[in-house]
Amino acid sequence: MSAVPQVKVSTNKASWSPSTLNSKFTYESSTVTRDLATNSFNVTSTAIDYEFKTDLKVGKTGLLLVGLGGNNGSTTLAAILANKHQLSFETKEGTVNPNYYGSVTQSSTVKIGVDPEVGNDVYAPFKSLVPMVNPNDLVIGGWDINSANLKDAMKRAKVLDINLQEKLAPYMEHVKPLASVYYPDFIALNQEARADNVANVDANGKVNTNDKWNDVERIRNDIQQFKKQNNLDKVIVLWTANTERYCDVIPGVHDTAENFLAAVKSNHSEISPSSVFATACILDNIPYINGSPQNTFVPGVVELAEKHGSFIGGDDFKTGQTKIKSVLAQYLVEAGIKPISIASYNHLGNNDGYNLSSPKQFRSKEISKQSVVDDVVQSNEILYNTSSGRDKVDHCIVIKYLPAVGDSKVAMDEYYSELMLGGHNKIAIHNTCEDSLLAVPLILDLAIVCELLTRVQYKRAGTGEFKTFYSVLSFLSYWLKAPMTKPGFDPINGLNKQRAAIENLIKILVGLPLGNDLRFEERLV
Ligand code: NAI
Ligand code: DG6
Repeated sequence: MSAVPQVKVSTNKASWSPSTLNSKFTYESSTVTRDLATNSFNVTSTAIDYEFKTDLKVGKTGLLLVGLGGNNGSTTLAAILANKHQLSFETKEGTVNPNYYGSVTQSSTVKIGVDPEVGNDVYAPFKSLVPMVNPNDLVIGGWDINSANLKDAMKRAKVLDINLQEKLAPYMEHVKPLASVYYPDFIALNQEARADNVANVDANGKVNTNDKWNDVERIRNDIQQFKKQNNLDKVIVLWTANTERYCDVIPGVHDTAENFLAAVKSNHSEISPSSVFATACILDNIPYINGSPQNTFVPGVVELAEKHGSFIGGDDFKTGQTKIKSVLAQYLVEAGIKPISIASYNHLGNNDGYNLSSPKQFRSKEISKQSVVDDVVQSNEILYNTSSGRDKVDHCIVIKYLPAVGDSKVAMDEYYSELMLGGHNKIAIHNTCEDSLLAVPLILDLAIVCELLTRVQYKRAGTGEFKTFYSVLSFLSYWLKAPMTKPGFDPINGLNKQRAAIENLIKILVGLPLGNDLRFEERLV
């Protein structure tokens, strides 16, 4: 028997061939206009028929990490090797077998229906519905401005138990990151000592920020070489390098694809390394995901991706404190309770925290962490309106570097809310977030779901050609603190809504009905 059950759906909505899964779906929604004169909403229901086509061949997939030698990068490789080679290890609590806890694709389940006898819910592994890359099969590589091999990087990260590190060492010591693009001005000055593996140096070894187009070409070449050497069908690139400062978005430089490319070619000082990586990937149709908060995807980069039909996704992994916030804020506001302030404190002692102790890099993170309650606030004008005197949540973000706690980031939050008739509710949370052990499963999910999205095409029923999704993959929002959207669209931050979107997409691909939790089996007589 296979370890992962196979889900076979008998439906007229989907049909399987050895290579393709075809399905039909009617997207039912409604459009709403508001008449302020009569204070009424006018709602019109809509229904559009779509056809979906999913390529069932997963193919051999590579994942290139920018920041491979960091805590997330080294732990990603370690996690895959530990699982692939089934490296069990000893801790003071006993033997630990490798797993992928924290990964939605690997360790969560989806309700696929009810049992025919009673009508109770039946769940299947998330990964059993459509073929997805097995993380154990991902070929990992990447770049780092630091030259440490991955065994030393893992040791420096102080994330994994020593017994596991010892078992992993022989697999990791020969892995060395590729030299990377380093523009010192974009990350904290305190990172300078780490930069001993820089590709953009002159004949004297001095960092050269005056040949940015060459940097783009070098990255393109690195990706092609990696693909060739490992005989890969496809590659995904993901930024998990240091948080950069925001670049100043300048009209004529960052506003259009054409201006942006010209600015790269003329070495404009406000072109960041992360945008250089994005450009290289977009030009070759390589999906590129940004796991950090900086504004890599300036309008010109988004337009470039649109022009090339290339996939991008970001920004900033949503791992611990912010993930809880995106559940709790949604819960409070949907319960009709009015959060009026949220105070969020962090202290952490890893290199990420060291970099974020610099004000400009902290600012990037602050913006990203702050945006996460915007959509719930906007969703409820009974609670948030100008006449009540409060149309927003006072929201403060503090991050402090405290070396002693290492990668075990401490997050403390206070949610202060108004209850009925002048009452108040205070929730205080103390949360130890083992940062990289929370982030790595997200990195894997982002790569796995992104790969799946590259294989899905759709069209309106009865019309011409199938096409791929829009370039900005906001289906990845679940894993991201400040989800990018198509220009003009508001992001969805609520975690449950984000999860519903990706789960429902997978359900329609296989012809399952969307989740509705009506439970008529029980509730109707
Ligand atoms: P880290 O500091 O341990 O690793 C970052 C690595 O990037 C370092 O090895 C550094 O040498 C390298 N680097 C810096 N600039 C580079 C460049 N231009 N090219 C290639 N490599 C470069 O940090 P960690 O903990 O691995 O986090 C990585 C990123 O992920 C940070 O930006 C962090 O803010 C972000 N992040 C982390 C989360 C977590 O829970 N661990 C959650 C959300 C975001
Ligand atoms: C301090 O906040 C460091 C950050 O890099 C976080 O560890 C990371 O952004 C995760 O944040 P959160 O809010 O999802 O726990």
